[in-house]
Amino acid sequence: AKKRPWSWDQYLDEERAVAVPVRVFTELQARPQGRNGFKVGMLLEGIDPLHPSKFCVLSVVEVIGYRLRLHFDGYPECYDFWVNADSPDIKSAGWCEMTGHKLQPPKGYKENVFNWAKYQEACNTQMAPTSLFKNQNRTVTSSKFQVGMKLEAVDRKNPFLVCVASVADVVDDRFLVHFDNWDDTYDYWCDASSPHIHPVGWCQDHGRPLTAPQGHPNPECFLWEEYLEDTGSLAVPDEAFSVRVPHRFQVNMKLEAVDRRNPILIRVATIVTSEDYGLKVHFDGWHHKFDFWVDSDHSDLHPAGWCAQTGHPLETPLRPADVKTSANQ
Ligand code: MLY
Repeated sequence: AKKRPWSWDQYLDEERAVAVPVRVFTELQARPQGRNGFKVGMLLEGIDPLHPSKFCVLSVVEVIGYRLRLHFDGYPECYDFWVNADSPDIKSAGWCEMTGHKLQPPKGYKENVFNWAKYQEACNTQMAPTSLFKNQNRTVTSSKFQVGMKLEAVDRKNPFLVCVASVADVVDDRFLVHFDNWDDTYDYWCDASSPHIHPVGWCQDHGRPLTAPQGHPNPECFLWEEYLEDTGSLAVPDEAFSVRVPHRFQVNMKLEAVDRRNPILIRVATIVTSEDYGLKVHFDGWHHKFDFWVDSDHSDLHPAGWCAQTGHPLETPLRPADVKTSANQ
């Protein structure tokens, strides 16, 4: 007998489960804005996920549904990464120059010699047209977060630490959080509504330890007043912070989520634990060791039906017979 194609409705019925309602997702998670117009070979600029302070020359090497795989020109494929077509992390060629950002050229090119027009010609390919960058050139009210201002921020790689941090860059309504005297691998982009950032003095007010800048002569007795004076910097004003309301995802609700280990894949998934701003996600039919924590607004989470709507394959849950082997993979 021919197998019927997998369907969300039938699966939810069988599992007596519900899908996360679309309204619970952010705009970017829920609704693709138009079609994915990117084509393989197109050149662009974008943030290096491993070094969020760096904008690099990238090319599109794969397009699936509303997603694209980006490659660092001249570098090994192992650094490739996937983004949605409406990601704020990608910009059109020339954006860095226009906005006064340093552009990391392709491997083998010197920064001051790299020239987009010549490079495009040499590659015999096209730059991705500006019209494809949905989030570029939006008019945004200027941010109260300004480069150089100080704040207290959660180190997302060591989430029990709240640390002395600075605004290192500002683009539209987002800014780059940098930890003082650390390298940029801990940096992250967020906006004023992030639950991970706090004004100067927050730790003291909340009886929490504050991690001083690396190499601070007296980290146990870090004093903001002194530090601001010594570094000649200002604190981000209190009123700049406007933390968002907690999410409304609920445990046992189902969704579609990008596979962390193999990000070309999107799988059927379930919320297994929920905190104010974070979620633990489980891939249906897979071992719990693959469960992972993620911010509720992460762009790798989508409502049931997103794959079908955007023309992306969906990895359906393993059948019970497959589960034995999945634990060993
Ligand atoms: N010792 C740990 C923690 C580093 C914390 C860095 N933060 C404060 C930016 C490590 O080296 O990984």
